[in-house]
Amino acid sequence: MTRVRPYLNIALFCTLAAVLFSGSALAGENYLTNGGFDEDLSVWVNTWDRRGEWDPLDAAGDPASGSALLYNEGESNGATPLVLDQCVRFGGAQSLEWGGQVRIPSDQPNGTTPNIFFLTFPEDNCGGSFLQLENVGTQTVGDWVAINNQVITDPATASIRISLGLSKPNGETATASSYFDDVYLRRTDSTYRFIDDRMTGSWYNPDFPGQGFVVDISPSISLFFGGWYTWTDTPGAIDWMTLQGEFSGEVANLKIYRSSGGKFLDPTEVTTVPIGVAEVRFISCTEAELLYKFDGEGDFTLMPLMRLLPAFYDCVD
Ligand SMILES: [Ca+2]
Repeated sequence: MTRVRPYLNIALFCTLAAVLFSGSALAGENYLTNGGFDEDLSVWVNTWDRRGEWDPLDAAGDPASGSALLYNEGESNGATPLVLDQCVRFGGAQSLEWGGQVRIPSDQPNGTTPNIFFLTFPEDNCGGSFLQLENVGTQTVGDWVAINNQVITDPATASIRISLGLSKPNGETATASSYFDDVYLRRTDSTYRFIDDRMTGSWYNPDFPGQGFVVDISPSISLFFGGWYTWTDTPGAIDWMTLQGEFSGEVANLKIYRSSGGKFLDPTEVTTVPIGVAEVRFISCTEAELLYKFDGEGDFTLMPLMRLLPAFYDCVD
């Protein structure tokens, strides 16, 4: 264990909270590139070299942008021949939404259905067998229609592929087409509660300003570490405790340790002993709950926690 000099002005937990704490944040970032097809189909991959072209018709009527006009040619077997793909790296269990704007021209075969597919992969290049496959589509003809869906990704996810294509009824031989625009993939932060390194930061109980936790989360080894900056029952006496353990999904199961015996800038051995157990559950990206129990005590105590400093930039409660 590293000796931590008590340089942290504990009053920070109080002062900064009043000045900086804020629940507002920016909306979710689109993880896709060129989802609006402003000039061309660049970045999107046409793996099977199927018919698809950039078109100046924009979903919002913007003369400076356009869309992707994709086709389903030949006799259909009822499946969706995917035309454009985009793979993005994305790790772990997250609540995501994806979608876009689609428009079926009025003269298409009945049953023409533009689809946006969502697939997760355990490798970072969208290779190998997919973990999850979801899609969203519509058969509304003539107007731009917003389609979207949500999913919680498998914890083993390392990359996500968004694929665009359209289906038509089994046996249909006439060519079908559809426009796609404003395609997106982003976090659904309103339901965000999974533990990952973005929960790293300073957390405190608003009922007891002047003390709190600095949390460090390492997803690669599923390690949750927290320094508990608090006091003993003797006024003014600092107590050095840490929380350490593994986490999975939205819960971290931890042991509480107390360290003692050290001396400032001195190699004197620090003694660290387990003194209890704890569980941390994140309710949102700015709220959490700590359940803790010290050895010899009968019941767990529930402590509500709030993030002290502003959350990651796309956190929205
Ligand atoms: Ca556009």
